[in-house]
Amino acid sequence: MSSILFEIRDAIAFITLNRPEKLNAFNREMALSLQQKLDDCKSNEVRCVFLTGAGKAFSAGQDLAEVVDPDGPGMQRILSEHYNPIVTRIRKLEMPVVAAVNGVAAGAGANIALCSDIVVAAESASFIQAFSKIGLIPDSGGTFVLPRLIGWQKASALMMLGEKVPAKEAERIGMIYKVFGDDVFMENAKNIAKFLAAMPTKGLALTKQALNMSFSSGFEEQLHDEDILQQRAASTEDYKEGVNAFIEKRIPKFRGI
Ligand code: T3D
Repeated sequence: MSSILFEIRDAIAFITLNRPEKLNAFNREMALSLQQKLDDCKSNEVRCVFLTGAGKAFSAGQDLAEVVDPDGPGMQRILSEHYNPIVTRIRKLEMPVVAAVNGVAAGAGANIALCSDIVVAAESASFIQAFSKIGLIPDSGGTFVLPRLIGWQKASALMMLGEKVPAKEAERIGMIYKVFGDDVFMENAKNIAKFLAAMPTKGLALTKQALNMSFSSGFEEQLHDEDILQQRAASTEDYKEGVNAFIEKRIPKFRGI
């Protein structure tokens, strides 16, 4: 059975972490396969990525059996060859990535979800910066993303205490976008992806790029970058379609070009 399930349907790439008996913990094979699948999304066919987990968990982070395996990849390769390329791909992908957190998301599993563009969770899901409990520091971009989402103090406490944050609390503190009841979660999460896949994809990609740039820019530099990116957005077919549809009082039909 493949550790990553991948299907493209209605312009959405559905990616499912698929080691449910290990709570979708990442081993090397799964990490490399996820990178490959994210690369496979770079086609005109795909306008949104939907990332979720099989079974009861989203992901328990690094497979701890692999880190004690003398034939395993070892710490240095785990970050440089597994997690850093995954979160970099998610941030650079020129389309929205929706993380549909169906259950517990711990360690790298949590931080991979949190670097996605829109994070939604089932009410029974939870987020754990599990690293401190085994003597590690948060990785997979966690020390960068989490304080920006919820503020330095809260991030610092969660990272040090390793507390489980229930989905509702994660929503309340701005860690994630929305929580849905377990029974309607998947349907609602997929509807968000469906909505995004019908939007002006290039405009969304440029929005993402502007947000990425804002992490390291000053205000004036960001205004300058917004200007450049807005020119690019304004040169897309979807922008023309959006304006024409508004003027003609009809529903726009965006093609992602
Ligand atoms: O070298 C490096 O490690 C660098 C990379 C770092 C990146 C990281 O992600 S570090 C953080 C690694 N993850 C963790 O420390 C989390 C460990 N897991 C847990 O704390 C708990 O399992 C959960 C809170 C996620 C879920 O708890 P619960 O009670 O729902 O499930 P459980 O009973 O603990 O686990 C169910 C099974 O999954 C169990 O196996 P068994 O006993 O039924 O055969 C458990 O051992 C297994 N499992 C859970 N997490 C992992 C795992 N197996 C391997 N690796 C795991 N991370």
